[in-house]
Amino acid sequence: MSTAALGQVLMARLDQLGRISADDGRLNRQPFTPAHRAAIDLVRTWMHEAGMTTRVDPIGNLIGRYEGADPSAPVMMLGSHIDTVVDAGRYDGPLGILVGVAAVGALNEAGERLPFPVEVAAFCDEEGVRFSTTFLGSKAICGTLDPAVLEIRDRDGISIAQALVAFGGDPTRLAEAAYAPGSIRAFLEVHIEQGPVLEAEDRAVGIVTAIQGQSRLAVVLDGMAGHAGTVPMAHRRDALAGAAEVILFVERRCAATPDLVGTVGRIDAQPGAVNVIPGRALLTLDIRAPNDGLRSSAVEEIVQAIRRIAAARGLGCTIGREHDQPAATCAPRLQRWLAQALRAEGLPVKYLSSGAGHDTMAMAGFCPAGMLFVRCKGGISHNPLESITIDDAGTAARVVLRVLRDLADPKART
Ligand code: HGY
Ligand code: MN
Ligand code: MN
Repeated sequence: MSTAALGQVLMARLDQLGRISADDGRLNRQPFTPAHRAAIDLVRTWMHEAGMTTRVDPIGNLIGRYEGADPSAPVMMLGSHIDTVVDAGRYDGPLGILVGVAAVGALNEAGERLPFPVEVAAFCDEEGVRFSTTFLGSKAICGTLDPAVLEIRDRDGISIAQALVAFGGDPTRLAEAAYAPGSIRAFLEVHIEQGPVLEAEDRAVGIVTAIQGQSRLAVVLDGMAGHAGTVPMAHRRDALAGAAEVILFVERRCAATPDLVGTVGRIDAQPGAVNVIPGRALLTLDIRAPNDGLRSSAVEEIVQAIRRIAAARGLGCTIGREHDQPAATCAPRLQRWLAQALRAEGLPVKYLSSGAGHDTMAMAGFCPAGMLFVRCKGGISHNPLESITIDDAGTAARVVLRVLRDLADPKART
């Protein structure tokens, strides 16, 4: 199948999957929801067409398997996440899943059986939007998911465990989702770059060298709700005004340090009435850096500043540390395999690091893991304007197919 044909099928499927959402008019697909279930059902049909068997594990990962000549051989795993942010683009996550399905489909169409099984994982939750913890699916596969996270609740007070049971999963059988050490030969994730580098250098794809670490915190500031017309300014304990000072501190502190980024992505002012002084403000923090020391010292400084701002304003303050993921290095062997495949496909070899987090970070602690980035227009992501080209999608599938066939070659350097 030509690159363009591979790309056409891929893009049509990405469009179709991109229409499965909890909301009208925007893409919002959270874990353990009817939209998640509908997305699994759709991707499953494509996996079956590609000659794969499929299963959904106890944490809600969909896993397709293309049997190998030796079913007991360690698995070559492909894949990415099936969940999305709110008002998302349609490529962040699904591209990696469907490129994997397309590569296996090409093998199946050619009647090729590799010496090892190939699996494609559609991880249940990577964005961590619903439950503010991430990598639920990939961590379960690695056996590193802390059962305590199952008690984390969403904004409606539903815990992960409750959502999982309602979804048909089983929080008591997480251990069954875990793979045995050594049973995954390597994990390769194809993902849009979500940044401007490949486009600026006119490269369709690039090899990821490292993924920066990330910290997520939940801050609650408690002041005193009151009448917007009668409470003099000097007597107020306005939680939202305090949050505003925190947001500007985060922006200034991160802007002043190269490679450090900080984001307050969500804020809730309560009770949220036009004529009531906000008695409570809830805000989320996302702090990232390629260097873990740089990130953790920034987090500590920001935590101290939040406490200082709250004290000066007579606000109560609680800070929850929701997520901490160290920076990850992509396995040299994956980088080597990808470079060899790019050269064989007549493509320039380009290396770059990742500012965004990915399931590869969780997998990297369990097996050799790596990523292939695909150019995206303007580097735009986490936005419905996210876009890639048919050719680039096809090129990514071609490269993955080449890696799989290279690995099947007994002379392959593993
Ligand atoms: O937030 C991230 O970096 C990823 O998109 N989950
Ligand atoms: Mn992603
Ligand atoms: Mn994302």
